[in-house]
Amino acid sequence: MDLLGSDALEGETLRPARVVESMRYAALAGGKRLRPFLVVESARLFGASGQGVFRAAAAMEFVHCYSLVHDDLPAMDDDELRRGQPTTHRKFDEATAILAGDALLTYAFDVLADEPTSADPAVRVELVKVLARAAGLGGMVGGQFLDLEAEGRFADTGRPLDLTDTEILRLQAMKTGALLLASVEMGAILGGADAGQRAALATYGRTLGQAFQIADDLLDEEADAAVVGKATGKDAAKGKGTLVRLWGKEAARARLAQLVSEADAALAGFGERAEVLRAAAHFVANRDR
Ligand code: GRG
Repeated sequence: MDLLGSDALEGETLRPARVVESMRYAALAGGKRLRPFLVVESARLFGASGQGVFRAAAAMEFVHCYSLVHDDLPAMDDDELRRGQPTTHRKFDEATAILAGDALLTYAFDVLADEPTSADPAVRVELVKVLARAAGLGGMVGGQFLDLEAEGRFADTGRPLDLTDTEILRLQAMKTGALLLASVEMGAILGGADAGQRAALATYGRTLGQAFQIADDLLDEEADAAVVGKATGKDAAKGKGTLVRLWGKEAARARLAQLVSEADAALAGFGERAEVLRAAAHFVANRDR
């Protein structure tokens, strides 16, 4: 199965080669693959594996990659590098990058809705629903907007906002937490989890999402500290809206350790089978990139 291969993307209808190339560039450039890993490992808790699980995992990563392509655009974060390579709009051009992101997003739902993902249409609909809600206005898109607003990027608010920790937690749960939570939920759906198992995995997913974001903010702080005279303009506004800035590094590290224990505890009912997911929580909290 090669969902970004020529059989899949260069079929009987015209697929403009430049967009296909930019989609591949955006999606195959590396990255930790944390979200697809969570789909696969959550499904594996219930003995589910194979084509359907890998298709769902790929769909999740396509949505994540689209979000990175769009986040890097001049209208958003205006970044030059992503995963150590020129961002998609730098490598190609802005219009192509926007369309590559759009095509990855829509392709994700095409892949999920197609029969090889599951013989059961109800499962396919549920996967589509979970991913759409996590990626959309009440999830990643809404969180991205709140983040830009907090940075003072819009003419009518015009200045960086001082968010409370509750507001930061909500923003982060939407912007980055929603896809991480959806990843474990999709694994649970594919595995046919019962309501209790789904709730336990959701607790793990939410906790992991918070840990991921605090670890990311700590990494950003360390990177900023390494650059003398940084934290001006865009970067200063971004740094303001983090729990690390609000609580301080020590308190943030303590909360991170607590979140890892909570993620461990949420998996208690799965016993040994959840060992890899437990290790993932430790990885997320202690990662260096
Ligand atoms: C454009 C709708 C829209 C949303 C963008 C996810 C996102 C929302 C922006 C990314 C900005 C950012 C750096 C957020 C912090 C956490 C994060 C999502 C980092 C990137 O995810 P990783 O670390 O990336 O899993 P890799 O490259 O490993 O896949």
